[in-house]
Amino acid sequence: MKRLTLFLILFSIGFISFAQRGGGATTPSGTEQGEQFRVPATADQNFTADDSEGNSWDLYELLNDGKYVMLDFDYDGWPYCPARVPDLNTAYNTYGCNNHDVVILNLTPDPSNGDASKQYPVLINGAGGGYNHYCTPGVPGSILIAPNKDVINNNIYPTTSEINAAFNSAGISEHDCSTTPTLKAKFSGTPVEIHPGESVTFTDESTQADSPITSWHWTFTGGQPGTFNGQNPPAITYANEGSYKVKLKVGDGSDNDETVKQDYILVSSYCSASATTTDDGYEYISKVKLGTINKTSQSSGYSDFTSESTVINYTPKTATVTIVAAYQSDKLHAWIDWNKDGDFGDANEHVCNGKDASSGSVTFDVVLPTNHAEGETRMRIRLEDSENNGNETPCGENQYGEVEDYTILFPPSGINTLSDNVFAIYPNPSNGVFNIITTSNSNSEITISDVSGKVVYNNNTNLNNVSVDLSDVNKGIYIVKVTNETGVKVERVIIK
Ligand SMILES: [Ca+2]
Ligand SMILES: [Ca+2]
Repeated sequence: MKRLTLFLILFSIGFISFAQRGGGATTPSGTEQGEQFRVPATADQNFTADDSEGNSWDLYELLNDGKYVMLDFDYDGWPYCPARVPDLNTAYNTYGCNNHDVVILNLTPDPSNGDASKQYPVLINGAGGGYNHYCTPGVPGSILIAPNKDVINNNIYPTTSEINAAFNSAGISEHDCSTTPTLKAKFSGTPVEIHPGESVTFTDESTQADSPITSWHWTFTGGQPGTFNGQNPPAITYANEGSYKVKLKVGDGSDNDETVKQDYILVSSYCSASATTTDDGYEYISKVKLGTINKTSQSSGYSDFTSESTVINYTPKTATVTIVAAYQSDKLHAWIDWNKDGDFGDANEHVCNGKDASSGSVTFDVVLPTNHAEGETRMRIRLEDSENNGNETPCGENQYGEVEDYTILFPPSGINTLSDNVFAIYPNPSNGVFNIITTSNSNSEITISDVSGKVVYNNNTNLNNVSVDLSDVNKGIYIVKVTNETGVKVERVIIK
């Protein structure tokens, strides 16, 4: 169903293009004045994709290397796309065959593209989401992205004259394909996603011009050591969570070149997770309510909402997650890293296990388990379409849906002592028969509920020692609440 919808959208895009462009027979420059483009103003989303020859391309890596990137979009079967191939080949050859200022990439939604007439790289399979995210309303069409990620032209109809005009106004120089690039600072790091305290190994990949490179100056923001002079730096250790830039400046005695990779090293306690489709037309998490968390949001694949937090204690709190454009096979998951070891794989941590989300709303209860850590921890919520490249784990990608992270605060020690009133439970754990001892002389109400909030015992008493028999209830954690004129206190009781 979704594929059909996508096809219809793409077909419609092509048809609109045809209509707007007078059949594609003339250069359409200026005919779309006032048209609502959905191309983002900046390259706000990376993509990594293979071309039809098996080479890998990474948008941000190209931009971080100081390249302009022209993304050209076409749709096989639409006759005005092949007609533009000669002009794009001319541009590819005129501007240095992707070895100089600008890299020309063709993006297609088709899984295979056997058009051998294209000399420039053809990124297949929708270019890892790049096609849908950056595509112009009219196809064929191209956009030009500057190294600072600004989309400086969102509508180039790919004729030689329009491409030249766009490249000239950006200051992109013509280059002979036969000349090799001059001195160029380049490097890579591995791995680029680590946990706090781990290290990254960096490799110099700079290319020299007519004379050998004689100087290398590295800057590792957030790393230890923070700088290094020389070709081969030691392993760089990152202590704290965050995303960090890396800079390399090289020189050959007469010229220098510098490359900065922004947000290149990602240091996180938790595995990365996201959905690949970020279009608001498909299902996404629009609202999460839990305690003091009340967060509305759009679709974004992954959102770090860890600045949003709530206290979870032994009294169950109900989370409500709202989903826009819910699909019949949508499932909701939530995890809380109760023991704060940086993963979501321990007992009780999968707090919502694939609940049906097709109605657009899911609720689940959260209650503090035994043996929790202190301080604060992470909650991860994932919406997945279980029948279309779903993912029921807390790590990695799913296609349709979204992942959002929040912060859970553990109650400060003593939060249960809301008054001087104290009571004790023994034995605890028990087989269901236990005693509640209070030190109060006044009347007390004793309420016992399960973690879902269902009351299983209620008693008003002025006794200091109450014997309770819950041997016929299910095994598990129950919440004992004692209320009297001096206040309220809550404790857990475990029935084995
Ligand atoms: Ca969202
Ligand atoms: Ca854990």
